[in-house]
Amino acid sequence: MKNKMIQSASIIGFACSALFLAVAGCSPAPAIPPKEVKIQADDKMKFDVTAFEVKPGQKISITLTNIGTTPKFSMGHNCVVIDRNVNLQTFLDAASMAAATDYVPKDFKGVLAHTKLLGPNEADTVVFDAPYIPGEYPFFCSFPGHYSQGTKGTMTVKQ
Ligand SMILES: [Cu+2]
Repeated sequence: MKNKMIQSASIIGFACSALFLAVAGCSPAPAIPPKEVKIQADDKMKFDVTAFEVKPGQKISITLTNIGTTPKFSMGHNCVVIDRNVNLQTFLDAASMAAATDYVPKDFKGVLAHTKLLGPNEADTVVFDAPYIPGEYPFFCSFPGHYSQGTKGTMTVKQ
């Protein structure tokens, strides 16, 4: 019994040092814990979080909750993150015609992540990797008119 415990302790020790070597020796970036961002959207077309910062390549989880009470067809909210070189107006124009796909135009190049379109009391989480290029990336609701009303924010990628 005692022997067995010593044996498993050394196995754990070995596994830990192997993991340490993998992280320190082979991986280009040290393991950083995922960034968790929780955003609420309401009937006033505002996000309660309008800015957050991530490290290049860091895993991000964005959870959007619609805390409004107005039905989804007239006040749905989503959270879309786009690449910083995407022309915002071009995207919004395409989004306004994409009701069938939650106002996220299908196959649009430069969409980094997006949640589902949410009605009252609904929530959705999207997990993705931050870009490696530092800079400011817009996130917003692509429901027609909501961006201009202020349902938007900035994700900053910073070393
Ligand atoms: Cu919205």
